[in-house]
Amino acid sequence: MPTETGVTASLPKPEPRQSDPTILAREIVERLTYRLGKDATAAQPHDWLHAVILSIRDRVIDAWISSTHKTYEEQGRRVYYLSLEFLIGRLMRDAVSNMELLEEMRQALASLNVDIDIIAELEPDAALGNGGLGRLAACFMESMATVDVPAYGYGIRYVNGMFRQEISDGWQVELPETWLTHGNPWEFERREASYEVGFGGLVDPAEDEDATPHQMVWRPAERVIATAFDTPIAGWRGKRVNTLRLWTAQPIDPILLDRFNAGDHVGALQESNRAESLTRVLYPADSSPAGQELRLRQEYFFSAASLQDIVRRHIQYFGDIRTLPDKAAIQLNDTHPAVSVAELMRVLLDQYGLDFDEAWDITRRTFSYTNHTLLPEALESWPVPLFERLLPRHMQIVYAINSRLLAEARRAGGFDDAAIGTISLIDEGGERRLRMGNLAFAGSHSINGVSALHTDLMKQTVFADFHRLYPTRINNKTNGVTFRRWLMQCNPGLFSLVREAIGDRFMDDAEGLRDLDAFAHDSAFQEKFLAVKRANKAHLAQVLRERVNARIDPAALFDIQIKRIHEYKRQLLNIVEAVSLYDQIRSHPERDWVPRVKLFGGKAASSYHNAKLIIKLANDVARVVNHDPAVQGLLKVQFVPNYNVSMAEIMIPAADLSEQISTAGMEASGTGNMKFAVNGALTIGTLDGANVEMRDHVGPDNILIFGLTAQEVADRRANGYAPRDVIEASCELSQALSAIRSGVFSPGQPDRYAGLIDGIYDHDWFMVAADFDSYAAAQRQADRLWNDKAAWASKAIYNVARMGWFSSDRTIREYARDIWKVLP
Ligand code: T68
Repeated sequence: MPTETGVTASLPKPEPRQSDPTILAREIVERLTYRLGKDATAAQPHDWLHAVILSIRDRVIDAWISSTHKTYEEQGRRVYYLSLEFLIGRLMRDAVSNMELLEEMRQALASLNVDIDIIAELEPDAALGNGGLGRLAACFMESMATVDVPAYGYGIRYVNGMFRQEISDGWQVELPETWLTHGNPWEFERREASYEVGFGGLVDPAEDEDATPHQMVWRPAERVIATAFDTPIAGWRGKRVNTLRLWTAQPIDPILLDRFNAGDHVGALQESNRAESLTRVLYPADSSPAGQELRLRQEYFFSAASLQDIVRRHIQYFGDIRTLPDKAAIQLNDTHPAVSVAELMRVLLDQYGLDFDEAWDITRRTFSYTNHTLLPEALESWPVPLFERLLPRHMQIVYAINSRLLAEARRAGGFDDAAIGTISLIDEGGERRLRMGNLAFAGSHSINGVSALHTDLMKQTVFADFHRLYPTRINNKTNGVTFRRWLMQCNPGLFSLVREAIGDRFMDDAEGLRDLDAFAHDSAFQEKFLAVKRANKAHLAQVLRERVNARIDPAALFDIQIKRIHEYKRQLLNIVEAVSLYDQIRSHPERDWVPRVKLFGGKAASSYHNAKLIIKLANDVARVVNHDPAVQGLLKVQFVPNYNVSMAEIMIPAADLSEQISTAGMEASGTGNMKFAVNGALTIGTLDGANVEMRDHVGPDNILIFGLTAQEVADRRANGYAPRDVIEASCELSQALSAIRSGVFSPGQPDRYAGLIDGIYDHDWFMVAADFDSYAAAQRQADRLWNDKAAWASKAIYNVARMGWFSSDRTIREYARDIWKVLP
């Protein structure tokens, strides 16, 4: 980030730049010439993109420097958002739009014969995340800058982010994504911000005379250098610009010359390769812990580098480590950075010589933790021997924390051995494992869930005993999304229509969208609204035509499910319903069917067998359905390959129906659900995650809710659920399942889906059968509604009008007020 010492405050400030298109055009050509060394007549589209980014970046830097000065002068608390994932997507349009230069930039480029939309397409997605968790971190970065919270994001600069998905013969194929091929004009390498991070080795007692009994010296066997790359993140109207600091690993000795000279050319680079492999790839698993040593190394590497940076900055400004909690709020995005709790303790005990209780008090007042999942298989834990080998000093500290924690629980009373066992940082059942969720909980003053339902379930399930011990720590912060990206930029048609109707207030306060309520039954407005939707659908149809040679009719109902592929998200329920619908259309061609296009998109974790099979099934069903003349024009199924942020920006504005159909109790919040609704899609969904609060906001008449509640799911599971009986009682369901089971969609390998379907008959953990009839009924209700254009439009408009609360600005204000105590 720009200089932080404040010494430049007395230097002349740069002249505010003009936003005139001719001046912008001049700036772009200047960057092209002098920074890229290209002549305008010979410049390629990529060069123009680069030059545009450099010009907008220069303007962002002016605001960046003044934000840094402001933070310095205020001497207030700063927020540090630690996340192993930031799923940013493209940045150019975001920055240009937040600097309020979109129209001027379009004109400036047009005057140079360059089409802004064409070069915008060339920017690669920064896909440094898997899904919801990583995208939430990106929305939060933008909202923290918007609501003027002085914040730093800390993460890893993966060379290969989320893999690129290709579909070959219906199967997912994973290919490396190389987003850095053309360089990254947004980032600044900060050689001066480099820190050593150690692994392994030995621990000895400190030998100084004044050492405390807890003070140790860790002598790591292996060390790497963490170097920072900074990206400026501009808030809305360029008010504040914060820093996203991503770490890259480098060897201490890039080449071992003695080895090289001895002829061992490969060995000479060994250290270098080993260091660089640390930050090479993002683990592409969104809901099961990776479990490998490299992942733990990544977690410790970025935690240790970030904490050194935070502590260095604190000491530089304030001089006294004891005031850290007054000046720094560190948010742990899930348990991935939870080792930070032990690392800060190590710094306080071994480097600053604090006594244990004081160090623990400082640590707990500094950290807070966000939980994003209750799935037991997704809760991170590390085998004790692995953790101890990699981080021997941290293991000692964890044991010391644990003995105090368990003593506290025993003193509190009311905790039997079983309860003590669930609170313990060490899972003693079988192979001993360190539970990262428990470490994060114990080391934080605030633990939050991401929707009201999820937070309640957290209190009742995973953290029930912790909640009894510390009843004030768990709180809820329902997720939100940034409306700059997810309405204003991705849906310019709807954005201008809304502005025309209600003015500009909603641009600074999303709850102002509520004024649209008055237009929900205005037929002239409805018509314009439907015309915008229709244009967005035509655009998506054209993109799909170009990319996958699909022909879809923009007049049909666009029914979209896009998200990571997972059994709990129940893409399978959607596919089975499509098969059943296909069956019914063929049996009753005389009925008045609503033409429907069912679109699917999402990636499966490379090792998740059933998820990959579900992708194949979607493609198999699509092949059969789309080639059957009996349903031509009535049903189309399409799997959209390589779903990513940029594809979401095209698909969401084009959706009529948003599929949010997880088994109740399993989706912590969802954020795609919010993006669809604010873009005027109706939700078909279960009472899960944030869907519950969406129903409360948009009103029960404007959302299609079906299926079991979380409580009913838990009761059914507890009281012996018999899916086979349920299936046999539903004619549609048994027909659809047997069609898939018997190979109707996989004639070349008839038993391809036997295991998948037998799973539904035998246990059906995700309650596909239990919810099927109610889901199918909700789909037919959607059909009936679709036939009443005015009714559909009014409901869609109510969705746009009433989603303002789901802006991530609101979420961030709540974090700022309740957890970080940094209310601007
Ligand atoms: C998601 N979690 C939740 N995890 O599933 C979703 N996990 O309900 C919620 O809206 C969102 O978080 C934001 O709160 C994830 O996306 C991961 O991506 C993940 C990554 C690595 C390991 C485990």
